[in-house]
Amino acid sequence: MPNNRTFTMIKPDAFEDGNTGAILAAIEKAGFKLVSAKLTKLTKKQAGDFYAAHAQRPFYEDLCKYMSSGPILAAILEKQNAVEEFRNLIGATDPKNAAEGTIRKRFAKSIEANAIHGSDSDSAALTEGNFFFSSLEQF
Ligand code: IDP
Ligand code: MG
Repeated sequence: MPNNRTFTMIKPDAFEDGNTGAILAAIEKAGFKLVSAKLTKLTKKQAGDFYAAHAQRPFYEDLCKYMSSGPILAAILEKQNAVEEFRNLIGATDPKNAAEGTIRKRFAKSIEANAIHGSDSDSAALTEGNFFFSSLEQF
């Protein structure tokens, strides 16, 4: 995937709260185009595989439970400098530290239930997009 793509998930808390539409609107308003999108639900094992890089962190077990607790909206997004621009749009991991107007400031409940995921590098964007979508599903 070139560096004009990133991967996101609208997490279970934001989906459950009915914020999926508002979050997608903010994403499109910021100039991102949808390349792929899927409403799905991870098993705990799949959540563990997705977040394998965090396996040694103290919050890993809780994170896997939370990320498999309900439906998520997974998507690949396109924009110039997508990874960095999208991290700016979503804001800091902990909503207490997220800048005004960011998606996490607006919609996150806590450092764990923080509404949305954004890839942290081009290589993560590629791996994470391919975790959810076949090449035929990537427009
Ligand atoms: P990021 O999503 O902003 O890139 P990461 O450090 O990659 O943050 O952590 C992945 C996810 O794990 C976070 O989005 C959040 O849901 C959860 N998480 C991160 N740090 C903590 C913590 O200290 N306590 C509980 N959950 C956390
Ligand atoms: Mg991360």
